[in-house]
This record gives sequence, C-alpha cells and structure tokens, in this order.
Amino acid sequence: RENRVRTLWEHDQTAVCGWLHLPDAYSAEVMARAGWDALTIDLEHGLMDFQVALSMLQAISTTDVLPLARIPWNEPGIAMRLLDAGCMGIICPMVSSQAQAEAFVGACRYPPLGYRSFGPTRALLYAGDDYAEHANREVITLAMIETEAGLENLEEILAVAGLDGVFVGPGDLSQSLGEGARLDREDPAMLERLEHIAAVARSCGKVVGIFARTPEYARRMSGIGYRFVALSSDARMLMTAARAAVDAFHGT
Ligand code: 3PY
Ligand code: MG
Repeated sequence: RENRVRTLWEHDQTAVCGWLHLPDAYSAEVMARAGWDALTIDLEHGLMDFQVALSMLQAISTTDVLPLARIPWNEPGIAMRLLDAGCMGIICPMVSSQAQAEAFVGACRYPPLGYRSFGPTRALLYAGDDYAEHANREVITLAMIETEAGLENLEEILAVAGLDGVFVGPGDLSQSLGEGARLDREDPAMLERLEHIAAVARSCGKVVGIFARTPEYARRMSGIGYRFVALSSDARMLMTAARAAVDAFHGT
C-alpha cells in the first residue's frame, strides 16, 4: 500500500489528518470515507480502549487513509501493541527532552535503530509479508512539542535519529507557558513561536505538524511550513453539524 503521508511529504505537501475521539469502528469507517490523508486514533484524550482501537484500525483499512495513533503517554508497551495492530505511525504526547524522544522513537523502530519487539501480528496483514523489512522506513514517528521544556529542547529533540518530526499541541503548550489552554491562537507571541518551531524543524530536514480547530487555521499553518495538520475531531464535527441542523430547524 502507498503511504499517502510520506508521498505528500516527499513533495513538500501538507497531509490533512482527521482526529478520532469516538470509540467506534463505524464512525471511524465513516471518517475514513471523508477524504483525509490520515486518521489518528487518539488514545490520549479519545474514549477508546485497545480492542476498540483495533476494530477502528480494521475499519480505516477498508480505505487507503493512513492509520495513525496518539498514545496516552510516552510508554513503549502501548506504542508497540498499536504498531503490531497495524498502525503506520505513532504520535507521542508531552515529549520534553532528548532522552524522552529517544525512548519514544526506539519503541517504534526495530533493532539496530531501536528496541521494538518483533511480532507484527496484524501489521503483516495490513502492510504485507515483507513488513519487517520496510517498517523502520515506513512507520511515522511524531513527538509532540507541548511543554515549555519541549520548546526549549526543540533542537535536541529534532536531532534524534529516526524521528520524523514534531507535532505541536497548542492547548498544552499554551497551558504550560502559563497562558491557559487555547487553540488556534492568532496572537503575535504564539505565531512567532509556531514560526520558530517550523523553521527549526524544516532546517533539520524534519516534518512539523500541529493540531488545529478550524480548516482556516490549518491552512494558515500549512502556509508557514506545517506539513501535517490535524483538524478538529469526529466528536466535535458531529456536535457542530447536529447543532447547526437543530438551529436551522428552529430558524436561529
Ligand atoms: C494540545 O493542543 O495540547 C493537543 O494535544 C492537541 O491534540
Ligand atoms: Mg496535548
């Protein structure tokens, strides 16, 4: 199967990623038909457990959308299980130091590049019998920059071999900086930081991504070099569309 996200990155184009909080295979399948380049099953703030995440991966793989997951924390066991289940990339929250980035990337790479244990149960079905030969090349690793320390240690984190890039969590980053959990910030202080992160990552030849609430903001980020934009969430989209329909009925 073609890795849509890597193909876009090879052409310096932006991948747009849907975000799954609903713990359900059918809703994942519906989202997979919507034209996203990738879908992230969010095991940090989403409501699914491993069994449901597995059925969501099976639903997503009825399409060529790239299946990714955000792990709940920088813990190798869950990263390895999700990769074995056929996830083609892992987003790790709260990476604040080079050592943390190394631990994360190592969990996602087979030796000699890392310490991932061998046993690609469903990954073999998803990605072919030769999975083990290309997994280290294929699997995407994104470390989240969403703490003050992570921002300070950005260069060291980006220097980790095998890390594909960094992914900004604006809510946590704002909170960590003492500015409250805010998304889609337009203020110069935040835009300057976001431009800095993009410039440093790109100068290291790495990808930079961000979570956005609106397509307008995601496009703006794409315009300043962000090549992976995660947009809203299934639950938020459902709520927005449902509210709009009820409001339209009432004429409000
Ligand atoms: C954040 O904004 O902190 C995120 O993790 C986005 O998902
Ligand atoms: Mg966060």
